[in-house]
Amino acid sequence: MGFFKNLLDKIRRKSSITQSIEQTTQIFNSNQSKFDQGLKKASNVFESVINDVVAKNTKVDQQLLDKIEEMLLSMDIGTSAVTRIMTAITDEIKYQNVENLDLVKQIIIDKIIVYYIQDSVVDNGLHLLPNQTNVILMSGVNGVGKTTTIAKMAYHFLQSNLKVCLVAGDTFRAGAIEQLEVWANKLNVPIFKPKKLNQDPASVIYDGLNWAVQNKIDIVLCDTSGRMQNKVNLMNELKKIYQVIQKFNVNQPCESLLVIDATTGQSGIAQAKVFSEVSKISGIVLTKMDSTSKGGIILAIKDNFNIPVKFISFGETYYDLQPFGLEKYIQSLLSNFNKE
Ligand SMILES: Nc1nc2c(ncn2[C@@H]2O[C@H](COP(=O)(O)OP(=O)(O)OP(=O)(O)O)[C@@H](O)[C@H]2O)c(=O)[nH]1
Ligand SMILES: [Mg+2]
Repeated sequence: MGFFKNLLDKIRRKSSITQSIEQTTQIFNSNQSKFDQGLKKASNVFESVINDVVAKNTKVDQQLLDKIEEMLLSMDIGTSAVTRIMTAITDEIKYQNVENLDLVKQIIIDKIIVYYIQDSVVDNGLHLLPNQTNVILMSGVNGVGKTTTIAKMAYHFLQSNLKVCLVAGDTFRAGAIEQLEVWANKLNVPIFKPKKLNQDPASVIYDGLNWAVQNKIDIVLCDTSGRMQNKVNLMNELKKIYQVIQKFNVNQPCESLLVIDATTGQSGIAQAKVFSEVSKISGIVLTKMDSTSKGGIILAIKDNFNIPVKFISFGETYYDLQPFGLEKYIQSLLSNFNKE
């Protein structure tokens, strides 16, 4: 279908294929069918709300525009992005004097996509530095999927013959160290653990990094406790962890990844704001995308921060962690329209 081909061409032109993206794709196999399966709920809802809005109106008028706005807000896109997308939709409809409802559908989709890729260079690659032990720090609120994401990442690094170790920086929650240890045993990778519960996590991570360098580890994956963004002492603790890693090596962490549960919608955005104030967030891992019917959080993240979504997770197996690809994401989200 011409419309979709044009859309995909637009995305391809805007995406910058950098060295690091190629590196990530080599380590993490990017798979369209994982996106299709994982975004099934979101794409079904996306299709039905757009069709519904258009079907319930017989003409292109203000009432239709109001309904489109309501629909965008219901998709977790976020208010300021919705306002700007609505301006673009309204301008196009008025400028082109559009009366055909099918064309309205295409305009809605086109403006959403164009909004995402607006003058941006989408660099969602992992920035691993050569000839040194690379540190990846994971942070996020409770239960978002930090520890399981670490296990999934470790699996993929191992497939590329990289030497990996895990550092149990969650010294707070009972059972957290054991949980990471179960993964370490399954993956057969070393784990650096605190000597006692409640030990200062920054000191555990510092010791872990020393150990990793001595043992010529390529990638150190640091787990941290879940922390609510409004708990000042816990946020200060994360700041200290970040600073300790930088003190260890000024170029590290090579990645500081904030894990956000896609099902939490706009509260994920509030989290990102506070976390990026205490530790420079280099990328976002969006988990549990398989469990949400709202695909709009990607746009809300884009609208609020210039932090790339580097990984997206669609489930609990190793292969469910995928490097984020805008083209794959859009293709899956629009898969139902594409069949029309
Ligand atoms: N459906 C689905 N479940 C996921 C995904 N990622 C993680 N989970 C599940 O989410 C739950 C919490 O995962 P954890 O990795 O323990 O989360 P955490 O952020 O480390 O939690 P705390 O350490 O308690 O803060 C587990 O049951 C995971 O299996 C995903 O992409 N999809
Ligand atoms: Mg955990």
